[in-house]
Amino acid sequence: MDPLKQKFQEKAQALAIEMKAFRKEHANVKVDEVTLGQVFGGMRGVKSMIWETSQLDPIEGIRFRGYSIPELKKILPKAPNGKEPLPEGLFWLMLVGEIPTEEEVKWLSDQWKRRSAVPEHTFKVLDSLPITTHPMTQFISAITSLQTESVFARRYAEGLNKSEYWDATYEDAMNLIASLPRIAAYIYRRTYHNGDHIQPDISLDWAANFAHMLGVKKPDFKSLMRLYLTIHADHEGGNASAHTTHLIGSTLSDAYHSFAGAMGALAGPLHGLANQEVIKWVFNMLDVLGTRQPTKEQIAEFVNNTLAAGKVIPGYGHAVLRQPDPRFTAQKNFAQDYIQNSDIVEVVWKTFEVVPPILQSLGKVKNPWPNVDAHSGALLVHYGVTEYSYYTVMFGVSRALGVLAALCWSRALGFPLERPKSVTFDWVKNNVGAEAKA
Ligand code: CMX
Repeated sequence: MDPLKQKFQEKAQALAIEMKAFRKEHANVKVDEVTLGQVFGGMRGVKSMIWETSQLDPIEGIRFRGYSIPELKKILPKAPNGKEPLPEGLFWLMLVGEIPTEEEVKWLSDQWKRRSAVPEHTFKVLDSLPITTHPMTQFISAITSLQTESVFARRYAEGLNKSEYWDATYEDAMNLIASLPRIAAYIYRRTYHNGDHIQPDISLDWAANFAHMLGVKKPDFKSLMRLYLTIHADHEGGNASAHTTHLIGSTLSDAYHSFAGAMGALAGPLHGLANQEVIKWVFNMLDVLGTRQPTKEQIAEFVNNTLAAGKVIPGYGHAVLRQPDPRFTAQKNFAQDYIQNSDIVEVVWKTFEVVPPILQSLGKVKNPWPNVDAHSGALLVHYGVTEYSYYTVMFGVSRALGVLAALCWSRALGFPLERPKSVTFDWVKNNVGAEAKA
């Protein structure tokens, strides 16, 4: 058994025993009360899922296994002479709860290289799609086509013992993560660079190889990809892409189906697609204003016009966060460290000063601050990746790390089929209304 799998098995067995006993003892203890506002309001804040890999605090933001992004930037292993954490290290941390050594991260990098072969039929599926197909649709199609490789599906069909679900899920998670950069880069090159594909460079780490296959030559772009693929990886379990993975996985659908579904959720403009919407909105603003260097007053007018047209300001607001997103701050710090004189970065920073007071003045927006998507596009545009319809695919490559690590845990801990209760409005009127009158 490989060393990561071995470590995971030890941790998972111990936690499964502890959790089972705890559940038995406390099964009837109330965790929370659910209001009608939450039932109608997208279940905000309802505590209803166990998710081990990360936890989100409304003020402090995300912590991966207890570590904040600034802490991870310091302690996760880095590439030689690099300043940004390697996503391999974050995956290791999320999966087994320990900061890996340099050697462990190197081992994981090598594993993902070995597992990264993409079957020919996946490229054929991609090539069969019209070139105008949205990159997220291409990504989802490619992931679905890869399901032919599922170890879980094959072993389940052969009669897999439930005590081994986690083992087959681990194999699928590792293989799927390993193949994503190649698939994602293939989509980029076929869609925007006439199918002029770039072969993988096996001397590079997972994120740097992705940067290489995209065809962006500037060395700092590799650093950006390491940071980008680390900070987008996980945001606890309730966000739409994570929850979708969890829900689909709970039917014992394999990692490929679960992750393809998650990418459908990520492709919505209120979730991951917001990263393309931000830059589309910024480009549109610059076009309308006829300048690359708008004043704050001009930006404010454009923001007000967007709101008056019944649209949201993309990249702002969050269902949980109530402060600027530390993932936004991490990207702002990256820009400050690596980038001088970028008009597009300046526009994003000025927008950050303009938007929050306007959203606050509406009196209904619970979080007027920027989220992760407000900054990512400006960095990509700076390095020449201007095709914003592609951005959510990059988010998706990263999101695989968190949701697939969590899927391994779900199978190891034996979590059941997810099946909450729905009610009709008549039921609400007869029950909740009656209770209020009484
Ligand atoms: N611009 C304008 N209005 C906004 C807003 C924004 N950025 N954020 C929230 N609002 C509005 C909501 O649309 C809602 O209006 P109605 O009552 O008229 O329907 C009201 O303020 C209250 O919403 P909320 O409770 O503050 O926010 P929600 O938890 O319902 O929604 C989110 C959260 C992210 C969907 C919302 O803030 C939004 O639409 N933001 C813009 C899209 C975006 O950036 N999404 C990316 C989120 C991060 C990610 O998942 O990647």
